[in-house]
Amino acid sequence: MTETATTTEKLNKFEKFKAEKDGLAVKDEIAQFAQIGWEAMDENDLNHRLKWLGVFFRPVTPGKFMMRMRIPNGILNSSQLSVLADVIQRYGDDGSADITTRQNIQLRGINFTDIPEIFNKFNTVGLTTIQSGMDNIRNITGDPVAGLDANELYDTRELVQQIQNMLTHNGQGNPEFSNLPRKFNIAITGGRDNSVHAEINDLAFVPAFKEGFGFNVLVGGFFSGKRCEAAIPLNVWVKPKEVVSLCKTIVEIFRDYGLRANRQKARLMWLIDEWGLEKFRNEVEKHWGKTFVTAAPKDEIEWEKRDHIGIYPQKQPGLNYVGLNIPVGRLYADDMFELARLAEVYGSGEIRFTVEQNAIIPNIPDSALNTFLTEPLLERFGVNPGLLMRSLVSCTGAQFCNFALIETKNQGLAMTKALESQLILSKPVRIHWTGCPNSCGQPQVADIGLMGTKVRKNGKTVEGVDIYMGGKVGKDAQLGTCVQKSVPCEDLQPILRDLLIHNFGAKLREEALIPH
Ligand code: SRM
Ligand code: SF4
Repeated sequence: MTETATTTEKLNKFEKFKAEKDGLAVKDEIAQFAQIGWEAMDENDLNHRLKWLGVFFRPVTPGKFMMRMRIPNGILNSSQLSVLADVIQRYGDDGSADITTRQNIQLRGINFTDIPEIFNKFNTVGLTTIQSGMDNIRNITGDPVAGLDANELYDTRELVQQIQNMLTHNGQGNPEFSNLPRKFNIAITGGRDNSVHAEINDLAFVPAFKEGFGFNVLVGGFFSGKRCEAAIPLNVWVKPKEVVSLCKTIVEIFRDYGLRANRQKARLMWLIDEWGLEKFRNEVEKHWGKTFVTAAPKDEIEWEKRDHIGIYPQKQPGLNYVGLNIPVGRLYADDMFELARLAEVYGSGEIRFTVEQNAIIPNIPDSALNTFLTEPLLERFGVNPGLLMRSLVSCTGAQFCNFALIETKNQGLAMTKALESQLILSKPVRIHWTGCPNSCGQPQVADIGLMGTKVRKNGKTVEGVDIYMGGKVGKDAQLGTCVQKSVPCEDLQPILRDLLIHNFGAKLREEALIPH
């Protein structure tokens, strides 16, 4: 870290505890922690530093920990998925997993004393949780159909893996990048539909032609309780082989010059504001050591965003990928074993995840499709779900997250079922639930975004939402904004019904029994 960051600014309490002991230091202490038990741990180790290992103490369920994986480009093999299933299976009803809005998996119900053994298991199948929380780089997202889609411009898998390897020292932990001012999100898209929400990442690469194929670079996108911004063009175009080194340089600039005084003003965009885009660009160029090529005048994001639910032919003749709708991303051990089995029996053993919290099984031959579609798991994780269910996204919410102002996943599911029973829809409508202004459920990219809040009703404080609309994804992506504040959840159903009728062409089912 440079002098700029440490000596000229007052440190907030997070910076202080990071300066006292680096988060990654707990890697060598985890066996000892497991012996003494979490109750005896230092408060900062328990609540914060464990997150450098992807281990999250959950104040809502003390003693039942969450583990956040890293799944580059959202791709696992069946052995890896079976290990994840095996880990949660032993916790009975407490054991569950969620597909996250960053193509990733979080495991729940983990007993603290089991963690060293769980890490050993992860090692045997090449899985890592390292640096997946707190002031680290989050799971790096890429096209979920990379290498399968006949129309893709670039297969992002290798690049995403290389960036993760560089930043995490091949999953072992990298002290070079373990003390960033704040979290940092990276996405690369090689397809034409912006499948990763490039615009909401601190650093994103979108396909564009200039001196051949390459990427235009976007910087500074983020959501937070205080401020939400779409990423802005850096006016730089890079070749694929330059992506990893540019990533490294930009993360180093963020690490060394990012603002650390106020945690609410520490994401990359605040540094860009402080310096101005021109200075930021010049500094990156200077540190990168090569002259920038200016951005291609247009990028190649030309399509509406696809959700990948259903059956699609791959570029490999005779093979298909099948997108399964996993309602609100929630999985249990048996589901995961079964998904792994289906991937083995019908595909190539690979399973992929999307930022919409769904799963894809690729490489299913034409000849196996009909039998695949009769598998019982597909009755719950369908290829042709309702037009609201297929696009429903929800953050963790109050069940496990102590920031939450409302319960999200169960409420989202119940609301979706109720609305689908009342309405006939002609197209999918993307409804995103998020339990608080941190916006993990990305309400600003949704057709209808619901952000948890507390509302006064009849003299009582009740769960409510602020309603966002206007989020556009894919080509010409733009962030939605708040259109109605403080709607009690108990009054929400008729409001959503009206929005769907008036704004999205839904029609009332004649036979629908509408509660008044
Ligand atoms: Fe998030 C914090 C869950 C994607 C913005 N997020 C949290 C914590 C870790 C808070 C906590 O310790 O309890 C949540 C863990 C709850 C739990 O038990 O699951 C949490 N965030 C999630 C996940 C699991 C939501 C989901 O159900 O999918 C997503 C995990 C992604 C992953 O695999 O790494 C998740 N979080 C996001 C996104 C969406 C994205 O990345 O596209 C955002 C907005 C985009 C962004 O970051 O710019 C997001 N999470 C936040 C923030 C606000 C950041 C800020 O700058 O202020 C916080 C709070 C914080 O960091 O202080 C937060
Ligand atoms: Fe928790 Fe809020 Fe993020 Fe939902 S949006 S997971 S409630 S921090």
